[in-house]
Amino acid sequence: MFINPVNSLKGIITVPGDKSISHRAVMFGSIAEGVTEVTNFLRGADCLSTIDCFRKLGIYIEEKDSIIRIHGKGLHGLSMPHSILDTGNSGTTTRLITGILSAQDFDVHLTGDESIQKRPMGRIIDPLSQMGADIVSEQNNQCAPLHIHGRPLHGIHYTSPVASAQVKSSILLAGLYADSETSVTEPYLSRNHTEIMLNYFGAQVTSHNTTASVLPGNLLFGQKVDVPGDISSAAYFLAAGLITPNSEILVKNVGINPTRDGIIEVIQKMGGKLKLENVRTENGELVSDLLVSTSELHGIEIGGSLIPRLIDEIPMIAIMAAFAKGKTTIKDAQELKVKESNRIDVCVKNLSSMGAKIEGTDDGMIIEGGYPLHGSRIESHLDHRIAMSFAIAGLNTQTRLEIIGADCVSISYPGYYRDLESLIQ
Ligand code: SPQ
Repeated sequence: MFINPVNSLKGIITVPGDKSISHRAVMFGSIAEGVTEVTNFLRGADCLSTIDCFRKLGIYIEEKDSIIRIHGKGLHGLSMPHSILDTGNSGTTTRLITGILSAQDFDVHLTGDESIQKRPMGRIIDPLSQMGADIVSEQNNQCAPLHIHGRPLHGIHYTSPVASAQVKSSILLAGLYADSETSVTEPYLSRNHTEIMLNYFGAQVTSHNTTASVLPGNLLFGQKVDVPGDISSAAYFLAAGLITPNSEILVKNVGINPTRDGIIEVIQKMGGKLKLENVRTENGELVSDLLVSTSELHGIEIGGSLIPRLIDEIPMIAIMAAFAKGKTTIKDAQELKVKESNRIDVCVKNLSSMGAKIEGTDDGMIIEGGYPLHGSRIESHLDHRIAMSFAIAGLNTQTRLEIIGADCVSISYPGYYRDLESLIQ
């Protein structure tokens, strides 16, 4: 796909539902008693993989556009699938469902696409095994395909070496089935949608600093979940409005949960013009409309506890930094190496090919911004966040940019290019 430079972007955008929340609504709805109705569900390929897996586990799920109804069968209502579960490209599906499946009274084979088969699963196999789970990595490489032999589990306290919502959630979900309390302490707080939504469904989850704990024994009950817009999807339009000349974009109905709002902090620190309007709480999640306009950005330092709050936005931030004056340093972000692609390497390679001054480090990137960028032929590596971020860069290069593998945006935002197009003046 070719992206041409533009003069101005203006308009109002409503981004699709939050991916993390959409996944969790299907999973928790499936193991809850009664019906869960989800509105503004993200119909991206990743969340559809979650639906497909739970259907194979015997759950009836109705779909009508972005409204889905899950006919939950309770904590012990899943049944043995007749075929292998395919989690597609979704790390969230793979890791969270493994927590649930570890405790069932049947065996499951589970795998995903080429990218999923390279992503580390040892980070969940280790703690789940400590709980008594029996999970075999079929290639003996701590990656999927996994063979999960369901077993009775016991509660543990786990100190996680990584700040990862997927690790935390996998353990907490297994903890619903354990014989005593289960808790997870992480180095920094990762997104807490699991804790919020499990409580909303009737579980007993408590959080204290970076420790989350769950007590077994509580039934979950089906709920209505209205999914807020995904701040990770909004980030592309926020960046576009800031770095494109003569621009003003209002992104409506965006989830701004404090464990996800690092992009807002970064934009403000970089000198970006950003206003939060109509801030409200829905289903325990904070939601706002976000208004941005063209701004002179400057470089900043990003690291520490801020990283988990913006982990998926870092490719977009690296591009904003290339358009900002001065130096931006991103550190403590080694997790980027184990996402859908190695996002450090891919950002460095792609931005360098466009004339940016960028250097990869062991745990991040250093970008010397303010040099004019030209179009080039860049690879998405079938990573949706890379494709979406570089499309925004391409609106602001001197010559047109080509993205190879641009269609992968369907993982989290099927209508992305159409929405972007609607803003071009
Ligand atoms: O689901 P997947 O493939 O892992 O998706 C990504 C993304 O860019 O959309 C990461 F590649 O988001 C993760 C995020 O990075 C979604 C997520 C969640 O819903 O719990 C948590 C983060 O991952 P992690 O490994 O830090 O827990």
